[in-house]
This record gives sequence, structure tokens and C-alpha cells, in this order.
Amino acid sequence: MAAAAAGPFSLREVLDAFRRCVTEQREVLLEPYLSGWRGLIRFLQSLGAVFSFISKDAVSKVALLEAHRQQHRFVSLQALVQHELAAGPAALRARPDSGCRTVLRLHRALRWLQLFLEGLRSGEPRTSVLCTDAYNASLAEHHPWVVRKAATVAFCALPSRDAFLEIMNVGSAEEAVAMLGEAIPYIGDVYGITQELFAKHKLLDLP
Ligand code: 1PW
Repeated sequence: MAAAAAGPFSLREVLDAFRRCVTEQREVLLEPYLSGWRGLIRFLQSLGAVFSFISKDAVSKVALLEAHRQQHRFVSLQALVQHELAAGPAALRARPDSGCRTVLRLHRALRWLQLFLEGLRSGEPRTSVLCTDAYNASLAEHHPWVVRKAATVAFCALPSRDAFLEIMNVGSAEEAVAMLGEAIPYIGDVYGITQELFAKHKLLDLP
């Protein structure tokens, strides 16, 4: 499943990556987490130029985390958090390039994705409405006005629900919806574990 990278893009790879993320000990593995994000970025890029400012930010955050992962050989998100917390919470808060604050941004975006995919599955045909609702319920509160504005404009350029299900490239619309139903809980699980970890260490408001 992970070896499929050379083939045509399919959202299935993304969802398989998130499925591989959570271990029996409820740790979030960084390698599949970042693979999942790389797939999502390819997907965002396939949506056209209006999404490039969104994907650019995700590209640089994934690159930063990949560098941290390789440098320190972190296997899990828990290991990264523990390592960075060892310097003390004040030092961590002062770092603009910490893994923790970077993961936190992707983590909030993952909630957006989860809500958006749930909306797609629900059958609402207006993807721009779905995407805006998902955004307002998740990321929007963390973004300044100008980013909110630009994001909302980009959402208007989203393809229709049918086209969206097709770009996912997982078969018929029914098959795509079935796959969403199977995959969304895995994304929710990764989100939930990360949320709990960050809450426990009081990291949910890292600047
Ligand atoms: C079709 C649905 C796809 C959902 C994929 C989610 C991608 C999320 C990227 C949102 C980025 C919006 C523009 C960037 C804003 C940054 O300022 C912001 N980044 C995020 C991920 O929220 C905050 O990062 P910063 O400036 O504190 O480093």
C-alpha cells in the first residue's frame, strides 16, 4: 500500500497512511503521518492554483517536521513532544520552528479535513459550503482576517461533489463514499490522540 506512490494519485493512499499511524500503544507514528500529509498536499495541488497558498504552507510545515524526524530519529509524535518539552515549556514557547508548534498547525488542519470529508460523505452537493462550514468550525478561529478571507475565496473554486469524488480516484461515487466512511474514523483517531497529548502538556495554544 505504501509502495503505490509511483502510480496515479489516489486518496486511498492518504487514508491508508493515516490508518497506519496509530500503534497498539496509541502512539502516532511520524513517518505515516507525514506520508499522509504529502498525499494530501498532492491532492490540494491537483485542485488548482487557488489552492497553492494553502498547499505551500503545508509543504513547508511537512518539510520542517521531516527534517526534525530525520535529525532526531523520532519514531512517534509522543517522542517528539517529550524531546522538545525536556528543554522546558518556556524555551519551547519561544521557538518559532519547534516541531510541536508546527504539528499543532497541521493538527488543526486535520480537523478541517475530517469535518470536510464527513460533509462530503453526508451528500451535501455544495462543496464550497461544506468546506467553509468545516473551516469555520476548526481552523478559522486560529487565522487572521486576511487568511480567512483568502481561504474563503479559494473554497468557491472547489469542484462539485461528483467531480471531487472522481478526483479522489477510488472508483465509483458509491465506492468513494464507502471508502470515506471507512477512513474517517482513522483520521478522527489520529486527531483525538494528538489533541489529548497536546492538552495534557498544555501545548494547544503554542504561538
Ligand atoms: C479540501 C480540503 C483540504 C484540507 C487540507 C488542509 C490544508 C491546511 C492548510 C491551511 C493553510 C491556510 C493558509 C496558511 C496559514 C498559516 O498562517 C497557518 N497554517 C495553518 C496550517 O493553519 C498558521 O501557520 P503559522 O503562520 O502559525 O506558521
